[in-house]
Formats: sequence, structure tokens, C-alpha cells
Amino acid sequence: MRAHTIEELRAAHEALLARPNPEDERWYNGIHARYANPVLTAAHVPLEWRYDLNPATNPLGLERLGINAVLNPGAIEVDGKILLVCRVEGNDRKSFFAVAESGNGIDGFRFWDTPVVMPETDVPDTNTYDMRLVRHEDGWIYGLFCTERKDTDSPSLSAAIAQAGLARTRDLKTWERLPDLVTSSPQQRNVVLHPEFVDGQYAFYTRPQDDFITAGSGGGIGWGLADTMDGAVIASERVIEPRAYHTITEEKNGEGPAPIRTDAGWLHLAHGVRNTAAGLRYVLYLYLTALDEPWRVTHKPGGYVIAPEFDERVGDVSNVVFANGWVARADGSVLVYYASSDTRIHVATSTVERLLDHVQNTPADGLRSAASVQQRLALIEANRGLA
Ligand code: M1P
Repeated sequence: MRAHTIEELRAAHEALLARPNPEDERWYNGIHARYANPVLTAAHVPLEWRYDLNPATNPLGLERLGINAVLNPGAIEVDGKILLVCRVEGNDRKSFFAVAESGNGIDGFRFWDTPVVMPETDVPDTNTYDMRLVRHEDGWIYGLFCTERKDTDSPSLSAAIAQAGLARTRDLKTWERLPDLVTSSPQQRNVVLHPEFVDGQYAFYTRPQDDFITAGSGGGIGWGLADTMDGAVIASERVIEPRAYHTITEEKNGEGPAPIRTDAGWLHLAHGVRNTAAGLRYVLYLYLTALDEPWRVTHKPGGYVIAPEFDERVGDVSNVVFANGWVARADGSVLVYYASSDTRIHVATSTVERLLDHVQNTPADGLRSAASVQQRLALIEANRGLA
């Protein structure tokens, strides 16, 4: 094998980063557009993070610290730029956070010079991932993420405990780590901070779960209040968006990014999980809650809004789409960042108007085949005589 020169590596990397990302013409549903290429992959990660570029110490041009995947980013708009705090997973299975920036949010994403240095608490994290970014009305940008640690009480080598790690920043460069969220659930993942105070308190969407993988008695997306972020404790947690038998959420669900405030209510993006012979299948769905009572669901369309399509279906954990970041822009457009099969990041674009139309005008899940047929018959009847 011929050693590639630094110039060859740089040319290939620059070509990838400069690649335009046109709309994917294979896709149409009127709700959102898809794009031809992922916006970020393992190959986008800077060469300096992976290679020893010194020919004296790396004459054979070997990659020293490989990257396995780039996925599940938190997203935020800062000074007109789109910033993604990505989950970057090394070949060693450990994930860390890194910021990538783009002018238009569709292509041209480049990582900042170095990954995020996230301080640890007194109990070091084994793995950290899936940050939800929230610009809170208290003035801070918060990052809520999953912190995974070994379950030392279990004899099983694989037993782990997931909890919600909390951190805050002004600039995404310097992070202040806060104590992990305390709830009465044995485990938590997919915890999201509501952007506004509710009754003068910090409000959280939670996902109580009995076990690291299975939700168990954790009945769905929860809701709870805490009076501070510096030692946040949710004394009382209740399920507001439950799982349901024979729906897209039967196995699990979880809040995606923080909801978007619209005139019609809080617009939520979440993931739903069902089990299949081929393993768990993750899809994305939307729901709406009342502006003055963000815990009260007012509209929930049946079915998903984004499911794995085309090449998205295959990867490290196949048949998965997962989203914990979106950006609502001043012009009404919405950029949804989703990862496919736990491997790479895509963008889907839409508008608040289209997403609300979907949420408010798609019938709810009828929970029975016969009810689904009635929904189709009503649609066919309404279309009768139309061209
Ligand atoms: O592998 C799919 C996803 O699984 C987990 O999500 P959840 O807790 O809802 O099952 C997370 O580990 C997520 O990172 C991952 O994408």
C-alpha cells in the first residue's frame, strides 16, 4: 500500500467539505425536503484529530485515532450561523462533543479547531452523548446530555446507568458543568430543558426508564419542574406523552430538541421506537402542546414524519433516525438535524407553517385497523370528483 501524502489527504478532505448539497429529488411529501448528502460524517472530522501528520513520526501515513461516527447533534443559530454540537464517536466507542459550523445549515459544515472539553463531576462519565441545546430565558445556553456510567452494583459487565448531565455556556467554547439532574427514576435519557420558566421554575421533559436500554415501567415522555439548575431536583415527574400499544412508540419514545414556540402552541419533535424481528426501529414524530400549559398535548398526528429512507437505513445501528437538534429561523423556515442509523447527520428543511399543518390536520392514530380504513375512506370521499 502506498502512503498517501498530507497534500493528498488534505485535497480529498477539502473536496468533501466543499461538496454542495442539493435537494434530494427522489423525495417528496410536502412536509419536509431531504438533501442528497449527509451534512456531516466521520470523514468530515479534521485530519489533525485523526492523523499524526509528521512524516518523521508517522512515515507510513497511518490514521492513529479513527472516528467511527458523527451523529445526534444539538443545534443552535448564533449570529446567523448554524452551529451543531455533534456526538463524535471514536473507534474506541467513546463519544465526545464537537462543534461544527455552517453559514446556510445545508452544506459547508466545518468543525471548530478542537473538540469541546466538557468538565466532569466528582463521578467521572464513562460516555457522554446526545446534547440538547437550549437558549433559556435566564440568559444561559444549556447543554443537556446523557452521561453513562458502569452500574457497579450489577455483576453484569454491560450493566450501565444513564442519567442527565447538565452544563451551561455563553459561547459553546467554555462550559460549566452542573450537578447531574436528580429524579426518582433509576435511569434517565433524552432529558430536555423547556426554554421558558414555568411557574417561575425550570421545566424539563424527561424519559424515565428502569433499565439502560428498555424503558420498562417508564411510560413515555415525562414532565417535571426544578427550582434551580445548580443542583436540579425534580421532585414530582409525570408522563405527558405516553407510549401506546401497536403504535410507533410502543417500545419507547423520547423528546427530541427543545420545542419551538409557535402561535398555535409548542411544537415538539420526538422519536418513537417499535420492536421488529430485525431489532428496534426508530422514527421521528411531531406533537403540539398548549402555549400556557406546555405539558398538555393538544394535537398528535398518527404515525411518523421522518423515517429512515434510501441509504439512511443502514449503518452502525440500522433502521434508525434520531433527532435532538433543530433550528427555527426568523423567516419561518425550520432546519431539522437528524442522524441515520447512528452513523451520520442529515438535514431536512421545512417551515413552521408546513409542520403545523401536518400536526393539526393529520388524523390521530385510531389504534385499530378498522379506524385506519375509515380515515382512508374519508380522504377518498373528500377527493371524489377532484382532478
Ligand atoms: O440507537 C438508537 C438510539 O438509542 C438511544 O435512544 P433511546 O434512549 O431512546 O433508546 C440513544 O442511545 C441514542 O443515542 C441512539 O441514537
